Amino acid sequence: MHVKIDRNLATIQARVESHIDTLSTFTATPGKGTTRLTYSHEDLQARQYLKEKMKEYGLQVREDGFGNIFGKLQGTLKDAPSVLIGSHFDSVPNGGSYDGPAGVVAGLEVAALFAENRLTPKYPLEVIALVEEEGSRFGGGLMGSRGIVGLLDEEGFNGLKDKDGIYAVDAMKKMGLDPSLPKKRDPKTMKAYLELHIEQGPILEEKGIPIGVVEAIVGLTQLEVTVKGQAGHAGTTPMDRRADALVTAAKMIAQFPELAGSEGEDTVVTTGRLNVFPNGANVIPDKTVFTVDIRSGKEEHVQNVIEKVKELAVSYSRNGIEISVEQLLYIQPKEMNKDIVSLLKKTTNELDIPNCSINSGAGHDAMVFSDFTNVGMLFIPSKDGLSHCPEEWSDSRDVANAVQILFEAAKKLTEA
Ligand code: HGY
Ligand code: MN
Ligand code: MN
Ligand code: MN
Repeated sequence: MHVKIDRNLATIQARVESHIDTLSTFTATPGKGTTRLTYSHEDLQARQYLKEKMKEYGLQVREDGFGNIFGKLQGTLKDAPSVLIGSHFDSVPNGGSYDGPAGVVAGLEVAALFAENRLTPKYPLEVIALVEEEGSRFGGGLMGSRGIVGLLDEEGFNGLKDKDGIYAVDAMKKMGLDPSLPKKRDPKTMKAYLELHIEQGPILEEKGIPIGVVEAIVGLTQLEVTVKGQAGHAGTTPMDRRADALVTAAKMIAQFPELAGSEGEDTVVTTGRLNVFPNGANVIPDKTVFTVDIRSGKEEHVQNVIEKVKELAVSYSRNGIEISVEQLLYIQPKEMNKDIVSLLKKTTNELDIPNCSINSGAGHDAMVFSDFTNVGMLFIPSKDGLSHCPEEWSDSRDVANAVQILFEAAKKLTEA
């Protein structure tokens, strides 16, 4: 049954708002932002909602062996590759309502416009909702998209577990997902991948421009550093007889801002997660595990920072301290597909929507797909440039603008 959708902007905007508001209620931290970890109860709620909407919009719904969701509008060409539109639907802890869902909702609403206009494309259209892009539960990130293109193989996936030691495979089964479903997808089944995402920075808002056409995405690396020392009594252990894993971690982390600064102004280094063991107020920590998130537009800067972190680890591994560095994720800077970039620019101009080119300081699933199919991204402004926090907000009107652009672009790419 096709839902009658009025194509005017206000109607699309109202439906976008309703999707985003509903999805934002699927959080483990109500009142303190969106916390929707992969394969959690909140994931299941969002998943059910998205699958329901996909069916309502006339799409054939399936999930793969990672729990990625696909809603397909068949084309007239047999076995033709699909044009995929979507993003991820997991979140960071206490994040916002738009990082990820804005792109999934845009894909849904493009499909709704195909339904309303009774368009049967030559090439299939697929709305996609990806899992574990943030890596908040299983570390690394971009898991769903890396799985689809085979960068995360079966063995790698089966080894993933969260900080409580729960394996991803077991968490999937517990919520009724089937990890034995097909995983890797042949790149020949993908004609293009389009993603709307919030900018997560201040540029578009400062310029007063509602649409950014993304040209490139920074390289993204995540390291996990483990510092091992010796637990001891906080009261009886003299200061010069300690192998304190937290003090050592703090000394390393305190040097990262300067380290980043020495690698050019667009190189950023962040420690967002630090776990202390045994985490007792009167116990000298014998282990700390912390992340190092490194980004730069230039590959060699990322490499230099990795090398310097490893050198720091070596220099502090003494007097009972042992430090190891593991690389959780490594994606080089990526350019968007030039033809898709010009299609998005041309389409946006034809719709008289002001736009500019922009590069992304955040990582996105689009960067994973960019080596396997033709990829393009649109950005919309983030209020005060904020993201990855409860204050994250974008205007549903901007999302509706992007829906119209993606709809026109998808019509061309699917030859509807
Ligand atoms: O961290 C990022 O850049 C993205 O939000 N996962
Ligand atoms: Mn995101
Ligand atoms: Mn994010
Ligand atoms: Mn992303």
